[in-house]
Amino acid sequence: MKIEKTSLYQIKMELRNPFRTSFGETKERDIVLVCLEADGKKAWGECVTEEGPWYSGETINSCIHIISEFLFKWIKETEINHPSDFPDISKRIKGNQMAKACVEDAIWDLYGKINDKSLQDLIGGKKESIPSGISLGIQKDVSTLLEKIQHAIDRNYQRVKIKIEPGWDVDVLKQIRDHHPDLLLMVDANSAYRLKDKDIFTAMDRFDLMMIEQPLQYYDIFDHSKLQKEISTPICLDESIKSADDARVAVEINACKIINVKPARVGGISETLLIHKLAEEVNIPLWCGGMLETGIGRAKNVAVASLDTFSFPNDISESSRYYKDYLINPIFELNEDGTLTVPTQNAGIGVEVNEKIIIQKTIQKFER
Ligand code: OSB
Ligand code: MG
Repeated sequence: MKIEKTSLYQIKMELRNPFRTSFGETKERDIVLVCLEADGKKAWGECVTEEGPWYSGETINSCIHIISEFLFKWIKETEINHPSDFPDISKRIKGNQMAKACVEDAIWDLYGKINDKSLQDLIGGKKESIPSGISLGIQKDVSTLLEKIQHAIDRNYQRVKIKIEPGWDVDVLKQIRDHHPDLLLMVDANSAYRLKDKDIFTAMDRFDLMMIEQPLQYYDIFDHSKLQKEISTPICLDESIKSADDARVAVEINACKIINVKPARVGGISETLLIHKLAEEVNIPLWCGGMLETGIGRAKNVAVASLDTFSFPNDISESSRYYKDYLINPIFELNEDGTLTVPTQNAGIGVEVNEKIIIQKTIQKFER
């Protein structure tokens, strides 16, 4: 296929509630969307980066730069036979995984739409629905967190993840366990600790957590392998895994027992499929993480989570969790068993994109 038109929208979306992690609080989000056109079809990709380099080194403006200056130009001058051509087209750019991923996502969506195939079919996902977990930010006090947990249980979310940071960890977990001894529970530190804090993690072993996500530095793999030796709770890596090679190294040195795959963090769906293949070979379980996506990124994540190596509840919640306004139709709603149905009724990401709302929320647009 030959891409005829490329557009980038920077939109502003207000969150229903602030979301706080160890690296900061988000109240509203600027989101970059990419739209590609060919053969009378329009396709979409969502960039998950935050405004500042808080989660990874990428920012809204770094992504706009990489996409508009390089990627749009390169994909327009190349005949693309299959979305898996994209890593080769973009390989001259080091890092900048989130910028690359949203362009690759849009190419998958476009390819699906032109060939009348769902993204799930294209990547070989099998599940009809995927288990949904919820990620709860750091709250002002434990009783507020307990209320949110109860609400999540009432909605039938299949597991609860809480964000932790120094001072909001072991004692909070103790109080959760006093109320909910059997809840499927895990924590995510977003790199807030160092190896010297290992006693905090040995103290967590008694809470029967499913896993501890990204306790140490975002660039580290080696210290995680040291920490994993000291604790029985599985470590799950998020920030540290930026490629399939990182995943291989982490598995080889036992730095984790589980991997949170965010397709955007590793540079796209093609790289995700390499991690999926590795996971099959070495038998390590995966699950799909989230970055407060709107419906566009969410739909892509749901298709990815339907791959059979994705075997834990995912950070893919119902559409109403984060935003009041919806960019897609139909929205994702939780089934009674705490799952989301993989949308396959339409080609590509499987849901319709509401351009009117996108235009209403646009603060900057770029076309090439
Ligand atoms: O570390 O998984 C994370 C949100 C923003 C940045 C990083 C993370 C998160 C979440 C929320 O945990 C997951 C979601 O529901 O989208
Ligand atoms: Mg995480």
